[in-house]
Amino acid sequence: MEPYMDYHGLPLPSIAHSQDSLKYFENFQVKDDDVFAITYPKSGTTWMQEILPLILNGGDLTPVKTIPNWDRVPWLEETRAAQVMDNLSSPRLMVSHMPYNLMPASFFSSKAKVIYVARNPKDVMVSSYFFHQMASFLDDPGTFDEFMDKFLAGQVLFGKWTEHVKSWKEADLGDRILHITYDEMVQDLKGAVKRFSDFLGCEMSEETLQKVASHCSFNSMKTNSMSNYSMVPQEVMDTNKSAFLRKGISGDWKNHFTPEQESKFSTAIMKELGGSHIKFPWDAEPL
Ligand code: PPS
Repeated sequence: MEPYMDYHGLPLPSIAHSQDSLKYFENFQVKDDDVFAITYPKSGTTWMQEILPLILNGGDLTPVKTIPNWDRVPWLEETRAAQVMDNLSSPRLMVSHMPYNLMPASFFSSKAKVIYVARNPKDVMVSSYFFHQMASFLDDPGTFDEFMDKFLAGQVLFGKWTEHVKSWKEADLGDRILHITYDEMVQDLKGAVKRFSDFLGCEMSEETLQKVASHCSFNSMKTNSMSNYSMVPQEVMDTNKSAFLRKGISGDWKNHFTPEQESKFSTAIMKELGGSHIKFPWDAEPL
């Protein structure tokens, strides 16, 4: 099997996508009370699959401790979606890596809410580099330099980071969308959970907020077998090479980028975001 399939010019991993799953995605009937967490890969998807069910059920840990993340909050474009969607009770929680323009037609006429999580692209690239080393269903990333070139050219899962964030930052969704960054979530997880719960209209006591934030910390999630991918066979994800929940920090790029790589990367990203008004917290970081 080829590791990737092409969908409107975006490389998608063949292990989890098929022509049928993409048809299912396109024809999916979005309901007004559906909730989507949208991410470019390696930007906090698994984290949102943990946080959102806890917010909607008042902090009950049962689902996050008994249902694997991919069935608990499925990716709408993946093959599992058709199998598990009927088990979801409303409001249904879903994740997707799709850019705005490729969302199913029914999404645009619905009132479904979206939380878009963006992450510093330098950290996304580092996370993705290690993921490619451990995931046997992806191609070998090559050297860090080679992988950076592929990342900047968009020859990676779901294409260019800049196109993805631009599509969702410029989306005309009014108060249906909440933008947050992975980096803000690292800095103040309880504050982020509060923002999500307010956005979704779920009241949470201080005690429940604390409980959810504590359960969704990196160290706690790392030990949750329903979320840390330890159920996936070693030959598919080799944790001797890298853990799926690897470091969980903001700014790990500083441990991997040379000054030359940093300059090349920043210049390329800024050039592509240049004409837009899009600003991120990490833009202010000293180089
Ligand atoms: S994927 O493959 O697209 O679904 O990956 P995704 O879940 O989006 O991103 C994986 C990175 O998210 C980190 N992660 C967390 N960070 C902090 N706190 C918590 N609780 C948490 N859960 C997941 C995970 O460790 C990956 O980042 P890196 O930098 O590789 O550690």
